Amino acid sequence: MKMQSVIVILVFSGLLSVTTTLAAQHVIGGSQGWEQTIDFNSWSSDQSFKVGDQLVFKYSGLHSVVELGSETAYKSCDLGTPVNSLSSGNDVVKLSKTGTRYFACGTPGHCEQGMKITVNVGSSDSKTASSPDSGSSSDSGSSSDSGSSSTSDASSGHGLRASVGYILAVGLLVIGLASAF
Ligand SMILES: [Cu+2]
Repeated sequence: MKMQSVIVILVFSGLLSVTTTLAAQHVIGGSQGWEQTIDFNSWSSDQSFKVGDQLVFKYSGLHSVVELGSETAYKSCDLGTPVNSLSSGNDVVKLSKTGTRYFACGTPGHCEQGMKITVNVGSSDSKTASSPDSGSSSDSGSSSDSGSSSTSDASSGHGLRASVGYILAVGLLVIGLASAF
């Protein structure tokens, strides 16, 4: 029974971390990466960029990433006053707020050849429905007192029902696994 409580707690903390990592990673250019041959704005039109998502620029040493501060600089490939410069070849850029961001390659001539991309970041509409529900945690410890595996499904399940459905499903699955011990 103690083991069940521990597992239920583990499941809850695991679900909490899942809900905070729903953000997507967008590898710029898909499998080809950050390369000259790609029409990035055609690629990005199929993407949905949200606050909290990450961009990943993957490229060889021929290229780099320069973030530009304005549409004007972007259109004219003015790399003189960059907001940020990256060159690791596997650069992660976090999209922390809504708005448009402008990136270009820093290698001379590449931006003019079209190696640049605008990223329109929309607000995150992921359903963070699981409001912190009082009570659901309080009875998880006591409910498993009654002993053997036969009763634990109903009693523990009751506490879990206060949360959203998928937590219930995962919780019951884990309780089922725990009762197999
Ligand atoms: Cu380049």
